[in-house]
Amino acid sequence: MQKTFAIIKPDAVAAGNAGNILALIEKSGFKVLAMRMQRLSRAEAEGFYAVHKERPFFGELVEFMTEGPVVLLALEREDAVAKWREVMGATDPAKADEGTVRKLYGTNVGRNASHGSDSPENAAIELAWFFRASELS
Ligand code: FUP
Repeated sequence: MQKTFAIIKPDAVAAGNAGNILALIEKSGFKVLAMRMQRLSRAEAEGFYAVHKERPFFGELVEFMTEGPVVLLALEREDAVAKWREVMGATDPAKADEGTVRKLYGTNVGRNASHGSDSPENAAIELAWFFRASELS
């Protein structure tokens, strides 16, 4: 069993798609270990995306991620990191496969409905950024 970290981003929550995305997550065989809806502070969003600090889109990314509430999720299943990235689809919704979260609910490469960790190591770091260890078992 492996854990991954997911975010249902502000665009998808505002559009009323959080429930649809959660249903897709459950249908895809993930166990929801922990879930919380909250509006991220600027400091939380900047810290979370610190690896992208030097990228030209960083400011816009932080603005977007703090514009409204998100749903934070700790997910578990076999091969969870790769499987969630498969269910999300490509970063750019225009390039994402049919039936994926980003194809169904994303707008563009910035407003793309969901986040997923890109490795088990980063999943552990991201889960620890938002959840207590006691919430993840
Ligand atoms: P992903 O792992 O698929 O979320 O993609 P990246 O780590 O490359 O990007 C993280 C986030 O940065 C994306 F979800 C949205 C944002 N981004 C942009 O806004 N513009 C870009 O050109 C690339 C990424």
